[in-house]
Amino acid sequence: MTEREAMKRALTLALGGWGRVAPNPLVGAVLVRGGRVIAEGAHGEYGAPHAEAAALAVCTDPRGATCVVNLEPCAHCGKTPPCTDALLQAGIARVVFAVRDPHSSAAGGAERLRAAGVEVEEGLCRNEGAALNAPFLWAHARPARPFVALKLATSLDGFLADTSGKPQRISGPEACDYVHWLRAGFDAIAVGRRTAEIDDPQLTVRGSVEPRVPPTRVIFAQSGRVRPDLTVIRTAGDISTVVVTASRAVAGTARKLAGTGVRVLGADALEPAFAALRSLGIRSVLVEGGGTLAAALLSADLVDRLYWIQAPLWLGDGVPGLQRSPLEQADRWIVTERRALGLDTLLVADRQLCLPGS
Ligand code: AOF
Ligand code: ZN
Repeated sequence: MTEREAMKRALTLALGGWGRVAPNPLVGAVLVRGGRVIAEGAHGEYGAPHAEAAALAVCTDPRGATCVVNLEPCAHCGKTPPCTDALLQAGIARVVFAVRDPHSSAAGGAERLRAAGVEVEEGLCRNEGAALNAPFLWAHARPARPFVALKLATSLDGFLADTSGKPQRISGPEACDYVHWLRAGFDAIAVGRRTAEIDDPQLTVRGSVEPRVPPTRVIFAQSGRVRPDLTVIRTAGDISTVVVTASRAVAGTARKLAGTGVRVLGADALEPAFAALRSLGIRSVLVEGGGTLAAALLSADLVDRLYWIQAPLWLGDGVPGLQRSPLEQADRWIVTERRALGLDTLLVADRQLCLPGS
């Protein structure tokens, strides 16, 4: 196995912590000697051993091996001892990592390893590593607002729904499973008021991964006119739920929703709305529509990642999901993943990559 292949494996292992390790990063580690994998591990639970420690724990003889890991080994004593020390004690000869750790107290592992005579290489699969941990990296680079991802399921011609105004499911069951998996990895799931009323969604995670902390549900409702009989409002006593309205509508909305458990935030534009969510500790938001909110976010350049599910059907007319733009002004996104979800197609694209130290 080449070091690149080992890094791909580390990235896959890291995903095992999806929904379980945040606000920590997703990290996987592979120990290689003579081109063969001798152990592997991942950071699987918040507060549990880090990936390097997990791999070392199942390795009988790590001396002289290479550790391939998608994040710079930590140099701090947090909830667990520093991985840097563990790698040195184990006699690891070479460390290859993808992305530098932006966490001020954990960083510095590379220098410490080098100073102790370990060969260190940085940047293998850097872009993949940055995309994997985008919410973590953004939280350190840009703490003013959460990482914002927009999920859109559209027809081949880019419509979210037809013109009937009825609740509609455009994508298939595999896409639905994927979205539940996706939700588990975000601190909040958001929709616009019209979508909340038309679809009456639960916005909960009902898939293969049970999130360590269930995501907060957010409804963007400028006017504050949110019907109290909606499922999200009725269940707000059990699952954290926030309604974001214009400042002038806060008092009236809070009065109308009193006793439901809903928190009402006031913000007069999307940017301060996200800043207010960040001050509640929300570091990543998955926006699930509808068209009005999606278009507003895209034109305000507030979408950091797009999860686009394209269903193989043609509508010709309907609810548009994407903003209009002349070609020369249209942004080109960085495609980080494309694959089939049953009969549908998934495309994941980032506006830009957050690369610490570059
Ligand atoms: C690594 N390997 O697998 C992870 C690292 O609170 P703690 O002790 O779990 O430390 C969390 C910080 O450690 C986190 O913010 C990040 O900087 C680093 N995570 N480092 O070497 C790992 N998960
Ligand atoms: Zn560590």
